[in-house]
Amino acid sequence: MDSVRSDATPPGTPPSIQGTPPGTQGTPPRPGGSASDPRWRGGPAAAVKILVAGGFGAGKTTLVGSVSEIRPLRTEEELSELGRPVDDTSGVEAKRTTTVAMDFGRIDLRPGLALYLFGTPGQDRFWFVWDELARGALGAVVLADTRRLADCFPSVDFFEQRGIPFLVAVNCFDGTERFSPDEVRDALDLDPEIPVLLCDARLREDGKELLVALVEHAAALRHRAAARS
Ligand SMILES: Nc1nc2c(ncn2[C@@H]2O[C@H](COP(=O)(O)OP(=O)(O)OP(=O)(O)O)[C@@H](O)[C@H]2O)c(=O)[nH]1
Ligand SMILES: [Mg+2]
Repeated sequence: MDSVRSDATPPGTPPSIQGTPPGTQGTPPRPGGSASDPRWRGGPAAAVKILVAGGFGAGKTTLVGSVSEIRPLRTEEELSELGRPVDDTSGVEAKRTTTVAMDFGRIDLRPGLALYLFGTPGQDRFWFVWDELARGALGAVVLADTRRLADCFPSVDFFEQRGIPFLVAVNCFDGTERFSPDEVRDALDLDPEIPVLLCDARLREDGKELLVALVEHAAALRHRAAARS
């Protein structure tokens, strides 16, 4: 796949990714230059927390690993025989490990804007981690696998209920039937404003485009809410 595609343009004019998105934690200006200054030796001017969620085996760990510019932190454990009755591996039979706490990665989307990526565990028995991981998040990428689309319902519900901006990214596994973003939107009963994109979680450029789309979507929602108040 060449690139990530979206069928949803967020309503309004989304603030450019070149601007500092609202909701970011800025650090105060420092003497001697700014984050775009090559002499800058400080940390990033803004740090944003992003969640990568979705059902079991949707490709969360793969996505965090493919876009991260640091060596990603992983908490993978072997899928055990004991877990077989509860670990539904249909569609991802080759899967040997699962995330038991979280994935962590980082990418500078542009000078001065760092994204900290937190991949959630996919299995129901690790739900207790989600609230902690979601605290302070700007938004979330919900990965979906069309062979097991219903698996991403709990993630969609989770972010809807908490008012956390999210988009749905269909991870197009090799050899699977292709569906259009509109078909996926209908199947998930999503609001028209929620971006639905197609991606290959193994491709760094796809992952970056997802993150840009998410930051812009979150900024557009905040912009609209501010205009209303
Ligand atoms: N063909 C293909 N395989 C993929 C893709 N993304 C992930 N995989 C493979 O699918 C399996 C699942 O990927 P993971 O990234 O571990 O999935 P996960 O969502 O983190 O899984 P859990 O943490 O167990 O919920 C792995 O074997 C990956 O190599 C993809 O886009 N295409
Ligand atoms: Mg994982």
